[in-house]
Amino acid sequence: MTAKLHCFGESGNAYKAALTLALSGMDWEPVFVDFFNGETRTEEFRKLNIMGEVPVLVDGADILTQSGVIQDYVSSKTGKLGGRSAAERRDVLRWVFWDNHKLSSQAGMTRFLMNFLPEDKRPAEVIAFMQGRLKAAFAVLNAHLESHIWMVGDQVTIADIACCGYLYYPEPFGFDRKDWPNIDAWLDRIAALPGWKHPYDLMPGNPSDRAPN
Ligand SMILES: N[C@@H](CCC(=O)N[C@@H](CS)C(=O)NCC(=O)O)C(=O)O
Repeated sequence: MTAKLHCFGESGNAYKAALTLALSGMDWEPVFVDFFNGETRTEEFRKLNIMGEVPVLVDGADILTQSGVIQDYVSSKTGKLGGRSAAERRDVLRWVFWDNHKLSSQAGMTRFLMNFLPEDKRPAEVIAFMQGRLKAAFAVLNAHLESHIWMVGDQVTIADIACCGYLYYPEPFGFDRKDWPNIDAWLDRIAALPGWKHPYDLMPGNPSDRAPN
């Protein structure tokens, strides 16, 4: 049965789940969630995920939420992208948790504030604070990738897919690939994997859908 990923293109958290599905070879299709018109706040959506967030993966009777949990589920089910040993698997989870807390949550919020809020509502001080925190996270990632081809072990895992979740988007949020050469080269390695797609090509929904005519 085809698994259904409830998602939208602008969501880097959903992208992590979508790219994991795409690279694992699992049979899946996206279901568009109209976040910008409030769908995640509706009662109907809360029945699917009480947290009111995408991504949500529905695979038969299984309903999974939280990108890291979905990644872990897909990796366990397909036997792919999870690391070669129990020790590697723990290290994979270590980086997924780090990403969810220190990288993607801040990147997602900063990008939202800078691009998707109306211009007169963008809080300059908050954005500057978030960018400082993000810069520290980019420095950690860049330093790790100085001596690692992949985040863990010698092959791509869900740790790579978690950490890159927001880094291919074109909207500005204080990340310029040129400033971080190890991250830059690693993003190219991920993008060269068979089955890789840009978030706006993998999931429905794109800022141009909301552009004034
Ligand atoms: N920790 C969650 C974060 C999910 C999340 O923040 N999703 C956002 C989109 S990127 C969302 O659906 N927000 C809905 C809302 O705030 O109403 C994960 O990794 O799945």
